[in-house]
Amino acid sequence: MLSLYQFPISHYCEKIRWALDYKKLDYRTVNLLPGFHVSTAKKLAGRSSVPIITHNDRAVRNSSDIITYLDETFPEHPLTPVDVQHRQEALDWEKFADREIGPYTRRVCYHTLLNHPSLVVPFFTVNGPWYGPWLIRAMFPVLRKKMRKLMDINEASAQIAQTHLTQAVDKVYAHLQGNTYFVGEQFSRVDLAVASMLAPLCRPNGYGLDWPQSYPEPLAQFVAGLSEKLAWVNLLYERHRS
Ligand SMILES: N[C@@H](CCC(=O)N[C@@H](CS)C(=O)NCC(=O)O)C(=O)O
Repeated sequence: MLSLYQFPISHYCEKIRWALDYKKLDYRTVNLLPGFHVSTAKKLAGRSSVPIITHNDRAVRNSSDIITYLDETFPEHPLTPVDVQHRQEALDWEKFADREIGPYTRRVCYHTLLNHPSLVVPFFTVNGPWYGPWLIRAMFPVLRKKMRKLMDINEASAQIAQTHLTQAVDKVYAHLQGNTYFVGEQFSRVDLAVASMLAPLCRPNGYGLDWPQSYPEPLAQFVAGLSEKLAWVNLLYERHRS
C-alpha cells in the first residue's frame, strides 16, 4: 500500500499528489497538522519535511526523489523523459523549480495568508484529525510566529521573494516561448514540478483546496501582475490534472 504523508496546503505535496494521480496509482493520504507533524515525519524519514511516501516498509522523502522512486517502481505512465538529454534537462529545471520557485511562492503567499486565519486554518486542517480545526485555531498565534521565524517570513524578505519570483516566472516564460511543454513534445515531471510550485499563485481546480474567489492584498495585486505569464499553469492543470 502506498501512503502519502502530507500537508494539503503544501505545493511540494501537491507535486506528489499530482504525480500519483497522473500515474494512476492507488494511495492513501495521511494529512498531518503543521507544527504537530515533526515527530511523525522524523520517525518515518529522519527529517521533518513532507511530502513523504511509504511503500513496502520503505519511506522516501524529497519530492524529486519520490518521483524518481515512483517511476522506477511503477514504470507505467512515466514522468521522467527516456531520452538522456531530455531527462537531464528535465531534472535541471525541476531542481530550479524546487529551489528557486517553491520557497519564494511559499514566502510570498504566507506573508499575506498568515494574517488571515479564517482563510488559512481550513487549509491547514482539511481532511485531517477531527480535533485539527480546534487545535490549530487555538494555537494559531504561536504557530504563525513560529512559521514566520522558521521560514524567515517578514515584510523585507517577502519583498525580496516577490522580486525573485518575478524573475523566475520571466525565465520560465522565456523558456516556454508559447510552447506547452518544457522538454520535448510531452508532459513530464518538469512541467508538473514547475506548475505545482507556482500553483498557489493561480488557485487551480484540482489542487484539492477550496480556494477563495480572490486573495487578500497585497498578494492579490502581486498575482494580478503576473497573471498573463501564469496562464500556462492553469492550462497544464486543465489538460493534465483531472
Ligand atoms: N525539498 C523538499 C521540500 C519540502 C518542503 O519544503 N516541505 C515543507 C512544506 S511546503 C515542510 O514540510 N515544512 C515543514 C518542515 O520542514 O518541518 C521537497 O522537495 O520535498
